[in-house]
Amino acid sequence: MRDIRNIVVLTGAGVSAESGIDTFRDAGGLWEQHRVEDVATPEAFARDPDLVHRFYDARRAAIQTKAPNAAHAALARLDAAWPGELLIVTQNVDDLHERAGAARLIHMHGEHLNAWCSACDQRSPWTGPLIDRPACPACGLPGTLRPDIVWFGEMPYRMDEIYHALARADLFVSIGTSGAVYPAAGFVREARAGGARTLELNLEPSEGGYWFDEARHGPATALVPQWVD
Ligand code: BJW
Repeated sequence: MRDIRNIVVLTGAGVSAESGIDTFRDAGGLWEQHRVEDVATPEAFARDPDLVHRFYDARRAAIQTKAPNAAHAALARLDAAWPGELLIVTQNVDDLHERAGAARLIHMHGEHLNAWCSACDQRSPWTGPLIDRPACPACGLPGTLRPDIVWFGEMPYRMDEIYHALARADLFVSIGTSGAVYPAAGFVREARAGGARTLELNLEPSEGGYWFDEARHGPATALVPQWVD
């Protein structure tokens, strides 16, 4: 790590798996017999908002019963101690990184514990259900709130900041993600193009595993503390 100053860490569902949160593709990608790709879209929400609200209300309730694990804790230690630039970009919509203490963090696919108003464009902290069409705390209109989640076909958040950090990175580390969903799956190539070394920490080789300079395979709660400490 001697020549390394700027680090970008990308995390996916595998980081939260050992906290008891199901990953997407390991669970067969199914929920109530629907493919996740058919629920997590703006078209699905327009077609059947109750179905989409039920899906997210259940998951919003579930994550509040989970706790960060040793991988989240190790990344928070790295964030606190690393003197150079560091950015943790998570695809996860749970709040386990921040509950572990990470601060330099971007939720590129949104957050379960936010609701977004399609009328006034404000985001509000949200822990309860949305299916009963509550009023937006910001503008007061009923039935305008949706989960603050980036669905397929929508633009992930804060991409300019992410690409800027990738271009400056000396080290890019991808943890617990299958590499199946873009644009995150392309970050390793962006980082390489900018001259970064690249490391994958995952239970198994990911779809784009061959793009990494080095790969270590095993559970995140073992691999991440090993790498950080
Ligand atoms: C462990 C472990 C342990 C398990 N320890 N590891 C055709 C080609 C290319 C692209 C497209 C295409 N058609 C459409 C697209 C674009 C589309 C896309 O990528 N689709 C693919 C399915 C092909 N992408 C989009 O639409 C995105 N927007 C977009 O592209 O806008 C245009 C744009 C262009 C250019 C620049 C910028 C923008 C939006 C994507 C939104 C993704 N949203 C979801 C759903 C959120 C809702 C919800 O939570 O309900 O986000 S999809 C789902 O997948 C979720 C995740 O964040 C994301 C990634 O999944 P992740 O985290 O990798 O989980 P898994 O389950 O796949 O993998 C877990 C891994 O962990 C596995 O490898 C395990 O082995 C491992 N593991 N236990 C360590 N203990």
